[in-house]
Amino acid sequence: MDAAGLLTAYERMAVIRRTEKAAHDLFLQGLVKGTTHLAAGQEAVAVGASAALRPDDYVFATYRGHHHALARGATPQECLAELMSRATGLCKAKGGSMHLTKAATGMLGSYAIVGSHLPMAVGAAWSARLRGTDQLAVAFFGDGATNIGAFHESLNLAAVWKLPVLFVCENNLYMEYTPIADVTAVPRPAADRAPAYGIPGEVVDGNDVMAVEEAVERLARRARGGDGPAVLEAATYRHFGHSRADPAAYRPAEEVERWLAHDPLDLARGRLAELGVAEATVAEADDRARAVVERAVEAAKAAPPPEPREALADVWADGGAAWRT
Ligand SMILES: Cc1ncc(C[n+]2csc(CCOP(=O)(O)OP(=O)(O)O)c2C)c(N)n1
Ligand SMILES: [Mg+2]
Repeated sequence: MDAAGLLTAYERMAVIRRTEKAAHDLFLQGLVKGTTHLAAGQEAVAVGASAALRPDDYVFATYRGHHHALARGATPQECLAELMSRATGLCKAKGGSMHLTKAATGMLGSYAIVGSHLPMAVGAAWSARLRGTDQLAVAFFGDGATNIGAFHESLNLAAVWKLPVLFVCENNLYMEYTPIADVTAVPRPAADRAPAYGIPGEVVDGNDVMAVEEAVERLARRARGGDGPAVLEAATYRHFGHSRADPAAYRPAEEVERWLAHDPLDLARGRLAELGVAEATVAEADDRARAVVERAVEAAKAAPPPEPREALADVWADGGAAWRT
């Protein structure tokens, strides 16, 4: 990633950070219903990976998926309108925070059942193989998913069939309120399991957007070339609690401080300075990010709710059996 690429990545991360903050504020204003799981602090995983992917690749995410939808082409306006149940929302108000999906750009969904989308990513990779394309499927998941059976079943089948799929674990140290280290037999919950399936397992600094891009690019090339799947464990940290209901009081203050000092945006800003990018240029990127998200908030607030007669539209393909043949 050169200086120009890093500046673009920085701006994308700034847009995500501001969108997450806006989601938080809109929730407190009573404009977002249900719950929401913010990914502030984990932006570099989504942005670094998407910088290494092709537009026709497939991405699957969890309920903590705003950053992946945004990195994969959804606009802040579409996402915030979806959170606010507006007709202009990404899924026309039928998905909400936990189900952001944009199939047109390969964002094949956010899934609330922990681990459930890993087999789907394997299926998407298998479909690419059957169709003779060299598309890649990427599943992003939390550390908690690594103790779910579907994680192990997915790694095994992907390895047996040497499928072009990457398993990217966002290890933010907690599954809800439980430290992952308290309930896992190995120190690296994702990477340490990969050798059991004969596939590479790597750990990367998930707050370093350049390091994530480099690792995903390399593992993607390998998978597209027919050498099969890999596991990438990205070490990262969420700035907010697990969900809106969680003040995250269980996290030691020293740990929070250490991770806040290792913020992905700060890291990128430091790298940009090292690469000779002027502070004013970075400030302009920040200004653009602020303007985009401010406009998105206003547009989402002004958008109408969905029409009741739309309730049953887009909820089922067409009921036909054409897909079987
Ligand atoms: C199969 C299943 N079990 C339990 C839950 C309840 N649950 C929701 S989020 C979560 C924690 C998952 O933690 P992790 O995978 O580390 O992801 P993170 O929230 O940290 O991004 C749990 C247990 C669920 N959604 N699905
Ligand atoms: Mg976690």
